[in-house]
Amino acid sequence: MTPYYLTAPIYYVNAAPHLGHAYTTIVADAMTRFARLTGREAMFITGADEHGDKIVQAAARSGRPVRKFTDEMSAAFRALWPELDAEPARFVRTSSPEHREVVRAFLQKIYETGDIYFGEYGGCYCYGCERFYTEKELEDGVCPQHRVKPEYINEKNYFFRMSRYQDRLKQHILDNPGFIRPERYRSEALALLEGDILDDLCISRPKARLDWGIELPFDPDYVCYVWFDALLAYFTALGGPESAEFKHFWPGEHLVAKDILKPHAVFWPTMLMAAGLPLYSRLHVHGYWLSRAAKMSKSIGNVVPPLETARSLGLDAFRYFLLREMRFGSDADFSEEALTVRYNADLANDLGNLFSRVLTMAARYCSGKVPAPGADTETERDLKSLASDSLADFQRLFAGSSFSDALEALWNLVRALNKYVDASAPWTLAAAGDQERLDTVLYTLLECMRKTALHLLPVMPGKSALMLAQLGVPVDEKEGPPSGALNGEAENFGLLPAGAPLAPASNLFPRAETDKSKGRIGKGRATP
Ligand code: ME8
Repeated sequence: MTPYYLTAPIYYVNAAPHLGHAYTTIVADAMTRFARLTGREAMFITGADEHGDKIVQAAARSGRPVRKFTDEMSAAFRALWPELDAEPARFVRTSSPEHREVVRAFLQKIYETGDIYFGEYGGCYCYGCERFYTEKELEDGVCPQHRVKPEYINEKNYFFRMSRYQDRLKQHILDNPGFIRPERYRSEALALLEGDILDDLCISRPKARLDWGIELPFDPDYVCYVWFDALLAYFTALGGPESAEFKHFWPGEHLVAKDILKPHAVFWPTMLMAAGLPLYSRLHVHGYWLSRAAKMSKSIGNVVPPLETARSLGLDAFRYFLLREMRFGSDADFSEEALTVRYNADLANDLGNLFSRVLTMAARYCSGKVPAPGADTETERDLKSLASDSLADFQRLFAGSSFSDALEALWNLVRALNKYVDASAPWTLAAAGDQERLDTVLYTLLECMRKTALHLLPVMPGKSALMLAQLGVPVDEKEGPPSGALNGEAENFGLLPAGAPLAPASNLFPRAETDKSKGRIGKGRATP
């Protein structure tokens, strides 16, 4: 199986991370865990984008020297990921010596092939985006992301002959429908390449104006433009394009939101073409988390702090909510109320109740051990067929980044299991002394719950491991779940070993109540 290398963006460290950054990193983590569970060697990376005007301006506002400022801010980003159970294999800082070497070698290579020239350019620059905008891209004269009027800059600089690769890139996107996903962003990328000739990319800044950056190897009076530098962090994480690790893992996949579609869909592939390197295999693009109907952003000041929010109902519930609530590619609204409603409906009611009911019955009727099942009836056969479909759908949809639909498919099974409990009424079987039928029903439930927990591992690593431990099949704490653990799970039943010790029922997801008077959410009474 091909190894899996995924990148989350390397975030600007001009302000503290918010829920938008947490979302992308958690999605990258979930995709990586999922890839491992399907048998692939997998890792994802992220990092800190530390150069450029925007960082210098933020450092100046904070009154700290830029080096100290970026040290502190990068550390805050880096420290957040383990708190969210996200496990990047590398964290690249663009101010690191390793990264500087990768960028300088890349620049030198392209310079030598003749794709870099010196010239003069004037254009509208948005410092928030750290890029020039064409008139066509502006909305009512302002940057569509930051809603500010870009500044006109005219300077002598170095340029990358991006226009030279326009047709080749367009053809590549046309020939490879999976290159940029979902489809709407592929169309957007194609639209950027339609019609007018692409401007060449200004890739330097005169040191006289900005000296916080990587010096060009062929002109000490200039530093590298922040985007040209930042994209190469995806190579630094692998030790640069000459390394064995690079040869092993590249081409990789990228995950971003739509704000940075152009640098990833146009700048980066043309840079790779110029360097004679293989293009990435896929760009996954998601929409925005909105707060009070606007894009959550540092400049608007409507950001949601990720850690406090994650802690309100538990980290796993937070991760579940993010993946379930946002349809990948579209925007989604964040509100504490939506989080509570989703938590109560899906986790406390559907999933938590199922676990507590079934484990209570297993303790009562099967001495707290997984029973050996008897013969299936039509009801079990129907349920297994539904389970097979749900799990296969989950795997297919998750692999295609349709996380919300994947979870919905899995919940078809969770809801069917709850109905099966009601319909097969184990308590009446127990009253009638029909132990064989009781064992079959409880085994079927426990086996399907095991499958559900296994499929939820990428989304809710903590609670899923707890669920598996409760079912007598704990995940190895050090090694994690075995690679490829999901393979065959949609088709094969009966993998839960009879006799495995079951844990007593616990309240996995206590019901949450909205305390409107305090404006906070918290855990309330246990689910009945
Ligand atoms: O663009 N909703 O960094 P950045 C969803 N340094 N995702 C959001 C979001 C929101 N409201 N706000 C931010 C940069 N994000 C560059 C990247 S990569 C070589 C260089 C997430 O700090 C989303 O992933 O502005 C978005 O693409 C990214 O943060 C932008 O982070």
